[in-house]
Amino acid sequence: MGIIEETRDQLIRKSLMSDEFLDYLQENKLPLDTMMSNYRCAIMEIETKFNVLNEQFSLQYDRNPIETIKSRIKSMDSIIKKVRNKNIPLTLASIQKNIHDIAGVRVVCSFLSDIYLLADCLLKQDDITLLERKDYIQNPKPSGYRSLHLIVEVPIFLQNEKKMMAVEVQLRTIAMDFWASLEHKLRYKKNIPAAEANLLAAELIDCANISSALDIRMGEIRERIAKSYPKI
Ligand code: 0O2
Repeated sequence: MGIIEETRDQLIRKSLMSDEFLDYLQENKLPLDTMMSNYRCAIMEIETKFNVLNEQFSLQYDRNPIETIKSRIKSMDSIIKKVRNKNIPLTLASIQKNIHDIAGVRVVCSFLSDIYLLADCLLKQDDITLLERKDYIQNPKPSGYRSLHLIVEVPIFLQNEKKMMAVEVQLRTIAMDFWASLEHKLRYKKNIPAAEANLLAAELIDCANISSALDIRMGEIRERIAKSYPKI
């Protein structure tokens, strides 16, 4: 993080602690807790859908397309930062309307083709609405990042009402997850001189390309086995 970003971060932290903001939090505590609880419920719904699909594949084809599912709720700090960056009003309604990754579900798949298979299975379900699709596998980010991102809306059924909640689903292979996790850790290392940072960025892109090639080769091996020994 550069000096400007660090100062901005400190300013955000200071204003997060301001009386005005603390009053706002206090006044909105119940609605805020309710909103976060609703997002947690939406995560449960999506996780269950993937667990059901994994179970069915396991029975039908004797294999699990999902390695792991990791979920997270965005921290209040990150939500407020996003409110500021997007320059949207600090209200719960505006947060829900404009920030779609408060609830996040990350599905780590065994093979590349499983990503698209699972995405299709999820999107075919009649209670799921696709809000946005970003295919960073077909179009990797300049950093080298690869994953399929789906912003979906899922209903949660409460005591007296049904609510539609947005969830960001990130689908990726083990190799993509390995790269993204390490790159995320390295990104927060500070005080790296610009020239060195550029070299490291190029290295990371190279690593992303190598792991992508690995995904393709593993997929080819799997197809070859499936063709030759379909009963195994
Ligand atoms: P965290 O901690 O994972 O929540 P938007 O959300 O649409 O306003 P953006 O950047 O268009 O902003 O969203 P996008 O491209 O869908 O990516 C958001 C998330 O993807 C990030 O969440 C990361 O989880 C992941 N991601 C995107 N680019 C990279 C990358 O270069 N490296 C790694 N490791 N992960 C990436 P957050 O909010 O940054 O953080």
